[in-house]
Amino acid sequence: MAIRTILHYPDPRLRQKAQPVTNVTPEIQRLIEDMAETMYAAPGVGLAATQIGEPHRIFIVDIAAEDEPSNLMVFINPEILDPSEDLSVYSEGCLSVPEIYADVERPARIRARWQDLDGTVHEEDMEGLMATCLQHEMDHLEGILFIDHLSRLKRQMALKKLDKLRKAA
Ligand code: GNR
Ligand code: NI
Repeated sequence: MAIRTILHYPDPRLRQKAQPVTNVTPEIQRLIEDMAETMYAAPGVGLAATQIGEPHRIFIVDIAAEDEPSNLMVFINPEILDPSEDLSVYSEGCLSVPEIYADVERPARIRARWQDLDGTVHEEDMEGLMATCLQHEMDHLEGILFIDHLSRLKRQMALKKLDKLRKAA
């Protein structure tokens, strides 16, 4: 396993649309192992393959609290179905836009369908942080970042702060 470099905004590879996985080859299995190691090292609660420059429709999520055993979930060829009309707001961050946090409004509940490493298809209703995370990761597979959901003013403020943080580094 290896820790891979996480791409940062404005890397154009973050804007690539990810392609469906047709076959969970040993190469894809290794990619997922690298993604897990990279996510836990960061640390983050989710990571999309796009964020390490691998445009495959794969993301991983682990929202277990620090005092809970880890619970890695692997989502291959994920789909989001039946987003709820009601929205919820969450202060989001992204490993590809480091140190920037901003409120994002998204459907509060979704139904997710995905394949796991064995090719088994799962379908589950999600809410709370899990629903937010899944939508955030799904966006990465479409080349969308959470800052794209902000008003122009809030996005400009976030990007200015990012610029400042980089100049200070
Ligand atoms: O670590 C992460 N935390 C987070 C917090 C609120 C909403 C979404 C996230 S995902 C993020 C990791 C990441 O960038 N995944 O793409
Ligand atoms: Ni992200």
